[in-house]
Amino acid sequence: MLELYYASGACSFIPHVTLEIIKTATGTEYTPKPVKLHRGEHKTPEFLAINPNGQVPVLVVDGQPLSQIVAICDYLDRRFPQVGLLPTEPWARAKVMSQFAWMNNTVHPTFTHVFMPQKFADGEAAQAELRRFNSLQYRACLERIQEWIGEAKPFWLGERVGILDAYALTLLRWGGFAGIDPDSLPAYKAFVARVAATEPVATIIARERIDLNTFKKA
Ligand SMILES: N[C@@H](CCC(=O)N[C@@H](CS)C(=O)NCC(=O)O)C(=O)O
Repeated sequence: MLELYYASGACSFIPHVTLEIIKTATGTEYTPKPVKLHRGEHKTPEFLAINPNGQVPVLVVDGQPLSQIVAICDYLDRRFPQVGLLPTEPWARAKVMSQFAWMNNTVHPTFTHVFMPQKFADGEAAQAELRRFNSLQYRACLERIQEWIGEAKPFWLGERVGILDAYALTLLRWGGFAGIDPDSLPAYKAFVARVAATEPVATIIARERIDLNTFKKA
């Protein structure tokens, strides 16, 4: 049995889309379990028993919890090799994992400094500076992703939408919260529109009830 604890619009979107791709390809059902971060549901004793980090996503496999997006997606790829989520040839796989790891360990925490600066410093002035500085860093990260997208044919790994497409979508969407207008990254924006139009991604966007464009003009 597969269950996914997710929060609307959060990084759990990536394994959420991955599970939907697996469902479409193999018929394997999963149970989406919504967690309301704004209500602090991730800090309850029940949730902390599943993930002591107090974060989504958590994949629960036959009652056993697994956290961390990279580990979850790697597990799902190995469990459902017929879906072809990640390359099997060692060098091709390592190159994709390198991009995946960078999104997860660099781009994603850079955004966290913008969105939740209170996790990294006390005091309004320090937090405002964290927001300002990391918004600039975040934009540079998105520009690098836009360069990589130049090689998409038409998706990250070719014909079918997959894990890194879902991550790229999420990161551009978060850009709006960092004051980054998606119109200023036109190739990236067009790519995300293509990704969002695919069936598994559209299904999860609808379930999570999220808007792709979070940018508000001043
Ligand atoms: N490295 C973790 C990051 C998880 C993470 O940052 N989750 C965020 C949502 S995008 C969260 O649950 N934040 C709530 C909190 O930290 O209080 C992963 O790959 O799963």
